[in-house]
Parts: sequence; C-alpha cells; structure tokens
Amino acid sequence: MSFLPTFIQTLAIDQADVAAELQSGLLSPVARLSPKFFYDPLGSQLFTAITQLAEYYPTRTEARIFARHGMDIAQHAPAQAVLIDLGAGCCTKAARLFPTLRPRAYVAVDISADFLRDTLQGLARQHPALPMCGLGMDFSNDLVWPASAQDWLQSLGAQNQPRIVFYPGSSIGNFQPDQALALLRQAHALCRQGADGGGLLIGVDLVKPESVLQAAYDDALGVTAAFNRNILLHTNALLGSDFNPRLWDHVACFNGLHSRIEMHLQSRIRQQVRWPGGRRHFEAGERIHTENSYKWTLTGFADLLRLAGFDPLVHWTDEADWFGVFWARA
Ligand code: AVI
Repeated sequence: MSFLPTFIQTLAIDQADVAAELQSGLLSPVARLSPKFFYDPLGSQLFTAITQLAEYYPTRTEARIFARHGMDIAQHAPAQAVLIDLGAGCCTKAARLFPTLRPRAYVAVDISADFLRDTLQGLARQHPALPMCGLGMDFSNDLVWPASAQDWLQSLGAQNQPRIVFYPGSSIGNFQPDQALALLRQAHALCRQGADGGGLLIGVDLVKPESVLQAAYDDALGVTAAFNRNILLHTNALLGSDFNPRLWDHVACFNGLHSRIEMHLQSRIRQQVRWPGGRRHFEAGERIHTENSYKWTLTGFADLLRLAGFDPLVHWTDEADWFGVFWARA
C-alpha cells in the first residue's frame, strides 16, 4: 500500500501580532529579537550553511552518534511507534532513523509549513509504505496535539501506538531552562497519550572549552555573522523598519554564569531605527540580543528530563563528550 502525505495547518499568522512582538522586543530596555525570526528562507539557507562549517561541530557530532549507536537506540525506542519530529525542517535526520526505528507513522512538525509540504512530497516517494503527516505549527510556546492529527492517526488505526517525540540538533538549547522544562513536560504528556513504551529521543549540546564554542558561533567565513544580521532584514520585511545591516556587528560571547553562548548585534554608530508607529535610538556600541544557546552537562540535562516526568533515561555521546543524545522514557 502506498500513502500520500497529509497536511494540517494549525498556524494562523497574524501580521499585527508579529509586528507587536517585534516592536515590544525592540523597545525593551535591552533590545531583543526572538531567534525564531532568524528563519526566513534566506536565514534557513544560512543555517544549513552553518551546519556544514568546520567550526560548527553539533550537527556532524550528533549525526555520528546516531550512526554509531542507531541499533542500540532502537533497542530502547519501540518499533511501530508514531514518530513525531519537532522542528522537522528538511526531515533528513528523522528519515535516516526510519530503517532502524521502523515507525508505524511519521508526523513532521514545523513552523515553516510550505517548506514541509515540499519536503514530505519528496520523502513520501522514497518511503511510500510509511504514512506521513505534515503539521504546520509553532510549538515553541505551546506543544498541543491538534484534534485533526488525532483524527489522522485514528484513520490509520494508529491512535494507540506508542509515540516517540524526536527533538534533535540541540534546539532545546535555544530555550531558557524554565521554558525548556515547560516544553519537555508537554512532550512528556504527548508521549503518554500513546501506548506504554514511548518516549523522547533528544539531542543536546554539552559544556566544552570556551574556545570551541566561540569559534562555532563566530566562524572564519562570517556565515554566522550573516545569519545573525539577516534577522534585521527579516524584521524590516515584517515590521517595515529601516535597519541597515551594514551598521551592525555580529557579537558571540560565552556567558559562564548561565552556561550559554549569546548572540548580539552591536550598533557601529549612534543611530535611529524607524518603523510605522515607532522608532528607537541606539548609541554606538549598544546591542540587540538575538539568541541564547545553552550548553548543558549530562547530569544537569538528565535532571531536567526527570523533572519533566521522563524515567528511565539512557544516553550516548561522542568520544569528547561534546554532544549528548538521550532516550528518555515517558
Ligand atoms: C538551531 N540552534 C540549535 C542553533 C544553535 O546552535 O543554537 C542555532 C545557531 N545559532 C548560531 N549558530 C547556530
């Protein structure tokens, strides 16, 4: 039997809400822009380029862990599960696991629904026997399982299969610890809605020498700098602001107190940025905070998973303990 992919869109983007969110960040005492605004089409391509840089170790280190320990991971994660891929993007990471995890159905969740649609159409041709569903939603504030997704599982007779939530790439590191905990709790609840045996398969970036982190977030070619500055062009498109990216420097620094890399944009000159209904003055050297990327210890992250309700836990790392992959049973 071969299946055509299904699409569910829960995302209603309200332009006024987006503009209000951007404006409120820019008018904060320390100006900020949410990292979710990195990912317009150019930003997504720049991020793909980052993952190929010599300095950016997380993507290839995680891929090596999955390649080396895939069979062992499959001993813990149940076969015939519903595989729920959070922030699926081009779905490559999950697709590499299909042969070992042997899922009953695949649900790819991403904010960028159009991109997902194209990807799943291609993927479905390669895996015609695997039912696939694309779910266009922003789960960063709230991970709720839509009734329409449940109906789709029911139509397959898969509503009572165990569920594996897959969240690779250390995207969890872009959340503050309290927000990360809230998201993990929701992932736990989502797994518990399926049969026993389900859980979370998650990749997390670990604490390591500062020089390695510094290079990973400030590469020699300036790709990360372009990725960071591009948020200003995306903001111009969404808010109608007049940011000139040439007037902003990329800054990446490690904050040891919070165990996170921070990315900022620093104004080169004294300047005024305007948009319809608002403006902000920036002094030379004043910054806009654009991203946090938390680096966890294995024990710190295990504690967080347990606090979210997951137990028992198993993990795999690379030789240098730079990156961790956890199987956390719900
Ligand atoms: C998507 N996320 C896990 C990346 C990270 O490493 O925090 C985003 C990124 N920012 C700069 N380089 C990559």
